[in-house]
This record gives sequence, structure tokens and C-alpha cells, in this order.
Amino acid sequence: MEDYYESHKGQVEWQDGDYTVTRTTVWSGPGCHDGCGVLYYTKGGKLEKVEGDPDCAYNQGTLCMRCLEMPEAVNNPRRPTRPLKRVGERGENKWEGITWDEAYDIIEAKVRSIWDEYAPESIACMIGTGRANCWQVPYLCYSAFGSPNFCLGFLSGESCFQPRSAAMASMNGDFLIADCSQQFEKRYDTENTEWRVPEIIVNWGCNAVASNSDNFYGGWIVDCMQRGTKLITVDPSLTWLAARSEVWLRLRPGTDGALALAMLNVIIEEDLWDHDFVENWCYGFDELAERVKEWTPERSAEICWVEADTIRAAARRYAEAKPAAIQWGLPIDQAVMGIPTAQAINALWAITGNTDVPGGNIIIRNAFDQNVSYNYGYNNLPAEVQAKRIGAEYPLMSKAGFSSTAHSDSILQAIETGEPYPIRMLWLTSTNPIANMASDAPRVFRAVKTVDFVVVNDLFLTPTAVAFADIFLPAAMSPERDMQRVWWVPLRGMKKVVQYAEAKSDDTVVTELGKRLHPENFPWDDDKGWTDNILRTETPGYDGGYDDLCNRDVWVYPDFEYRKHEKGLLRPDGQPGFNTPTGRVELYNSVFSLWGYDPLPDWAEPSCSPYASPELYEEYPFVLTTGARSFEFFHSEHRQPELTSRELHPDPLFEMSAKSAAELGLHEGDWCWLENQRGRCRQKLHVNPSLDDRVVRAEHGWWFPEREAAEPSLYGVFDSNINNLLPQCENGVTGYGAPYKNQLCKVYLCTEENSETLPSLHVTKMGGYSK
Ligand SMILES: Nc1nc2c(c(=O)[nH]1)N[C@H]1C(S)=C(S)[C@@H](COP(=O)(O)OP(=O)(O)OC[C@H]3O[C@@H](n4cnc5c(=O)[nH]c(N)nc54)[C@H](O)[C@@H]3O)O[C@H]1N2
Ligand SMILES: Nc1nc2c(c(=O)[nH]1)N[C@H]1C(S)=C(S)[C@@H](COP(=O)(O)OP(=O)(O)OC[C@H]3O[C@@H](n4cnc5c(=O)[nH]c(N)nc54)[C@H](O)[C@@H]3O)O[C@H]1N2
Ligand code: SF4
Ligand SMILES: [Mo]
Repeated sequence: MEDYYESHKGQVEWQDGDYTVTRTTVWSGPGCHDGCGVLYYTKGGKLEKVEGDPDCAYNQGTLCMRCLEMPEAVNNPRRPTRPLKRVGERGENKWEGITWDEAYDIIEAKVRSIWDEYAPESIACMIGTGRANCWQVPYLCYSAFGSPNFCLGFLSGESCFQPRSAAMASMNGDFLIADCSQQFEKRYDTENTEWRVPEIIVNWGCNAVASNSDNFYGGWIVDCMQRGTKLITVDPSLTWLAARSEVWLRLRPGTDGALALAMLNVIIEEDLWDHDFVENWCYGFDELAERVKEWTPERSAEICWVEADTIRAAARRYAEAKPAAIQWGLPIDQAVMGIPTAQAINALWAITGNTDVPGGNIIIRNAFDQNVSYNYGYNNLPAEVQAKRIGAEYPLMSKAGFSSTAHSDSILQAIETGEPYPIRMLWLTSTNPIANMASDAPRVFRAVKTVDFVVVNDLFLTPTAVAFADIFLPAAMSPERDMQRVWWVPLRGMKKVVQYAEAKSDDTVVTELGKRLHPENFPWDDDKGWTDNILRTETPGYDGGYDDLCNRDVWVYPDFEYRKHEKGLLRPDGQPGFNTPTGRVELYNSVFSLWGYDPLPDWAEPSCSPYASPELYEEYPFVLTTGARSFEFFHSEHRQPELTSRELHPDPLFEMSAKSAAELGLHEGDWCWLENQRGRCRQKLHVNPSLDDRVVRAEHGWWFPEREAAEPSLYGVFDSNINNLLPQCENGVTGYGAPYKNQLCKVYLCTEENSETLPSLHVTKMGGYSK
């Protein structure tokens, strides 16, 4: 077999018997945050097989199951073939097939009437996470509709990577990620790169082998382990990585901030910090030291349900290892204290001298300084329209370019109250909020029903599409798209190899609609033309266009330097230092103090917890964490019964310890109700012997494409929806962070009597939950 791949080295396309083989990059949909190198095998206009590209340094021939099974999704009989117009009531699932031109006519007329009768900002555009439309839809919002209101699909507190990003950007002037050599095409070759194997990697609330989150491929951690790296894992559950760790910190969900503060305490009290880096490159160390004094391991041990000596051991091991990297995940964001927790963890790698060193946490930007993201096209908006962005009152969100989305919870409130102004139209691309993204699904269900006009652009008819869409637009999948892909490195080409019915790519839809509304902002002909434009005008370090990237390079790695702060590579003025007001890593955050926020890391109890709400805890005696990623699913995707993913994971699962299950008389596989003061849902019990007896871990994103689409069923979307139990609009003072991973619940067996009214009926027809 090796000869086969050797013989095609350097080729972008070849024949293998009846198959045409194309070397390119995959990127949603179906979704994922990553862009692995693939070989697509097509025959007779159909995708038949996908292999990992052994020559691509990113994934080195490996693939997750979801890419291996991609033909099942691409050729899935449930995919809508053409644009649809709603003919019945919302929720009746009655549609008429229309042409793309008819769909654009209807949308254009609606947009123009909103422009005339209200204002462009009454249109809001939302997307899901990290898929191949995260610059296209912002551009549509700002540069075609003329609205500043772009955000994720009701993601409460923007709590997916944005809290961590905003904390990092304000402390360091840049983003940092764990260094597993991913920025070098030569990868683990320590003779020819400056990279060093991390002595320790901390998996902090991140199960990267399942999630591959934020363009970090989990397999890299395993590659490092094979080269000697030891692990520390911070997770309530004994994950695959936790089980292979030197230290496992089984903390109570929602207490990461308290743990990080205690680790800082140990490192400072025991003089394990890097004096050279702190004295030369950090600002506010004394204030930080003063703040963490009270955070003794004993104090945090009580809060976190982890032994004080284990906290000490982890702090010492991390601080003494050289180099050491922290790979952190979503639970940091998904807490009301998300921002201060991220500050604390960032301080850990700063004071131990692991900032931008080989094998530490490196400063990374997009390849060739390409800067198209959530802010792409924002400058086409007049200043007075920018000022109307919903959420502009949160300076961390709206000032200094740390992030440029509207505030999702405030958009929900604007829909509900008409304040500060009404939202008349919603554009939803690649998001299925009532199945998944919204933390309070029933509340969002009721709110979106009241919006005058809703467009849903998706791969499948989802519960969101059936419940709200006036127009549905069928989206092209990954092998049906011509575009480019960047998120950190490398820069990658994406080449179309098949066409499904009338589906169109997100780039094509945005271009065609944009040309009707603001042609001056869309000076390219089509998707390839747009990609060409981005490569030639927004990617200063790259010398090619679409054709060079897709047909010559496939992927390109820019040069990479460590210790950029020493070399004057970070600041616009070319001086050494970090791109912050003080030029240093701000342990004491000077812009936070300017805006009236606490400049130092801190922690407080989640509002629903054994200690903050003891009366609730009496009734709901489990701490509930939700949404840990599985290998089979990407959020609400891959639930179609034709997919191997669904075959291997047919039912929604929640986990509790064997002891707790026994005490409640429950057994593996029992269908149970999970319930709290807000609502309930049913999932199947999977005993997880590693959990603390007081903790329950439940899945998110469940709907059942095989069930009735029309309401009240709505594909059973509320029946097993853990987001019946979560609040919306409970955010940190910065607007960031939400308690997705720290709630309370009780658990009881499903019986015929207590299952008479299922949640989907209760929510869709009886106005139930989240009152
Ligand atoms: N297969 C798959 N991959 C995905 C996704 C998917 O749906 N499926 N989603 C993508 C998205 S958008 C994201 S944001 C990432 C998220 O991916 P990750 O950052 O890995 O986050 P999670 O999987 O939510 O949780 C990681 C681990 O945190 C543990 N945990 C739960 N609560 C807490 C807590 O309070 N503190 C700590 N320290 N740990 C806790 C869980 O037990 C779990 O093992 O994954 C991305 N990748
Ligand atoms: N309880 C709980 N809830 C959570 C989480 C949790 O941990 N716990 N995690 C939260 C997080 S971090 C996130 S990021 C959100 C994610 O939420 P979303 O990103 O909104 O994920 P989905 O609900 O799966 O919706 C994505 C939709 O996009 C479609 N799609 C995929 N690729 C494409 C494409 O290329 N083009 C188009 N047009 N459509 C496409 C899919 O078919 C799917 O219907 O969920 C959040 N919800
Ligand atoms: S990380 Fe996994 S699912 Fe994502 S692109 Fe790579 S192989 Fe596919
Ligand atoms: Mo996310």
C-alpha cells in the first residue's frame, strides 16, 4: 500500500481504476472545527470513499469516524434537493419547492421592505460554530444587509472560545495555543525544527481526542505522548486522556477558576515561578500574588472536591516541567466566571515562562496574516450603524477588536421586548439553536416564532427549519465546495469534487444574494472568485490565488518564530514586547481596570450549586454538567439513522456513578428523566464509575430525524433536550460566559404515568418550561 501513496506524492489528482482521487482539505459540513487533509474517491459524479492524506502534515493520514463515514452523509436520502418555501403554518412541515431565483426574489423583497419600514439593524444573522461559513455570513450581515447584528445562534454568553479569546487578547494582545509542532510542516522532527516535546501537557477541561476543538487536532497529544510527554488532566470524568495521566484532578464542574487560583498560589508561595520572564515581560505580578494569597489549596480543595495535596502535586509538576503546555477547553467558557477563569489559567503559563517557547503555549495568528473572521466586512458599515450593534454596551465585546459579534442573549431579549429596537428578520446558517446551541431551548422556541421572517440555510431540514423557516436553502457539503480554509495554520485549499442536486455552497449563496443588495461590496463572480479575492487582498503573505492554492499547493505553511516578543514581531511599532498597553503580558489587566472590570482573576460559586442554592440542592441533589463531546456526533449533526455514527450511538446518554445509580434503583440502559426547577428531558443511563457520586454528565444536541417532523413532535427535539434545564441571559459582567456546565438536577426512572406528556408536546403546544 505504501507504494501506492508514494507513487502519487505531490499529485493533486489521479485515477485509481474507476475512481478519480483528489487531494484536498475537508471542512464542514458535516461539521468540525478542523480541516484535515483528505483523499476523496469519486466515481460517476458520486463521493464513494474518503481517506486521510498521509502526506498532509496536519493529520498525517489519520481521520475520525465522521470523515470516514462522510459518503453516508453526502449521499443521504434525507437531504433536501432544492430551495423550499413554507406553505402551511410554521411547524406544519408543509413546503413548496422553488427555484433559487424565486428564493432570492422573496428574500430581497423582504430585506428591502425592512430597510424602508424599519432599519437594516432589524435584521440579525446567526451561524453555528467553526464551520465553513464563519466569514461568509458576517460579510453577508454587514456588507449585504447593512446590519451590525451578527452573532452565534443564541449561544448564551458567546461561551464558545470567545471568552478565552477575549481574555487572551486583552492580556497578551494575541492568541496562544499549546505547541505540538503543528506550525511546522516537518512536525515532530526536532533536528530540523526548534520545536521541543512538552514535558507536560495539561488537558484542562478539554477532551481533544474526541473534540479536536478550535483547530487543534487531538491526535497531536497522542503523538507527543509517544515522544515522552506526560499528562495532567482536569476533568470530572476519567476520559481516555485522564486515564493516561500522571495527575487527574476530578473537580466539581464549574470550579475551574478556584482550582487555577490555588495552583497560582502554590507556584508563587513555593517560588516555582520564572523570575526572568515575570520581571522582564509581565505586568502586575505583585497584585496577582496578593490576590491569590487567600486561595490556598485547602480552600480550593473544599470548593473543587479535589484533595489539597493533589492540587499541590499538579501545580508543582506543571511548574517544574520545562517546557509545559496547557490545552484548555470549553468548560472554561461555559461558566459565568469564564473570563476570570481564563485569566487565571493564562497567568499560569505566563508566570511559569511557557509563553511562546518551544513546547509551551505559542502565540499564533492565521497563516500569512489572513484576517477574515467574524469581523470581515464590518468596516463597510457606517459608524452610526456600528454603534447600534446589540451588546455594544459591553466594551470587551465591542471595543479594541477583541471580538466583533453582537451579544446573543441581548438579541434574544430584543426579539422578546422590542428593545432597544425590534428584530424583524433572522438569517440562520448552519445553526440549529432549539436542538442545541441555545441554552434555554423552549424560551428561544417561543421567541423566534414571533420574528416576521426567518431564512434557514442548512444541509438538512432540522427542527429549527421546520419550526421557523419561511424559506429554506439547501447547503452544499464539504466535497461540494470550492474555497480556501484558514484557522491558525496552514493555509489550505478546498476543491469541489461532486455536486448534490441543487445545493449551493455558503459562499455562492452569499455572493448571489449580496450582488442583488449591495453589488459594490461583491466585486467577484462566484465562490472561486471570492476565494481569489481573499487570497489576493486579505492574505498579505501569500503570493497566489484560488487556482494556485487548490491545484498547486493544497496547503502552505508560513515561517514561524518563537519568542516573538523578544524580536519586535508582535507590536505594530516594531518594538520588543507584547501588543498590550504596557507592552507586557498583563497579569493585572489594564484595559479591564479602565472599563471598571476586576483586572485580576477571581472565582465565585455558580448561582445553582450545593453552596449557592442549598434549598435547590436539597431537591436537585446532583451537580449537572452537559455536552461533553462524543466521537460520533458534532453537536446536533450525524443523527440521521443511515449514518454509522447513529448506529453506534442510537440513544441520548447521561452518566452517573454506580453507587448513585444503585441508590436510586437505576440500571445501565434505563430511560430516566433529568429534571430541575426549569424543566426536564429524558436520556438513557450509562454508568460511569469514575464520576463523583454527586455529579451527573448529560449529552446535548439530540433530535430524531426518523420521528415526525411536524409539531408537536418536531423530530422529538425537546424530549431529550438537556437545554430544557438551562437558563439563557445569565452572563458574566463582561457579557461573556454562561452556566452550560454547572447546573443542578434530579434523576428518576421514566414510567408510563410520568411520561404521558412528553416535553415536545409540552413546549410546542402547551407553552411549557422556562417561565
Ligand atoms: N466530536 C465532536 N467534536 C467537537 C464538537 C462536537 O459536538 N462533537 N463540538 C466542537 C465545539 S463547538 C467545541 S466548543 C469543542 C468542545 O470540546 P472540549 O473543549 O473538549 O469540551 P467538552 O467536550 O465540552 O468537555 C471536555 C471535557 O470537560 C469535562 N468537563 C465537564 N464539565 C467540566 C468543568 O466544569 N470543568 C472541567 N475542567 N471539565 C469539565 C467533560 O467531562 C469533558 O471530558 O468541541 C468541538 N469539537
Ligand atoms: N447543553 C449544552 N449545549 C451546548 C453545548 C454544551 O456543551 N452543552 N455546546 C455549545 C457550543 S460550544 C456550541 S459551539 C453550540 C453549537 O451549536 P451549532 O453550531 O449551532 O450546532 P448544530 O446545532 O449542530 O447546528 C449546526 C447546523 O449546521 C448545519 N451545517 C453543517 N455544516 C454546514 C455548512 O457548511 N453550511 C450550512 N449552511 N450548514 C451547515 C448542520 O446540518 C446543523 O443543522 O452548541 C452549544 N450547546
Ligand atoms: S478532526 Fe476529525 S472530523 Fe474534523 S476534519 Fe479531521 S478527521 Fe474530520
Ligand atoms: Mo463550541
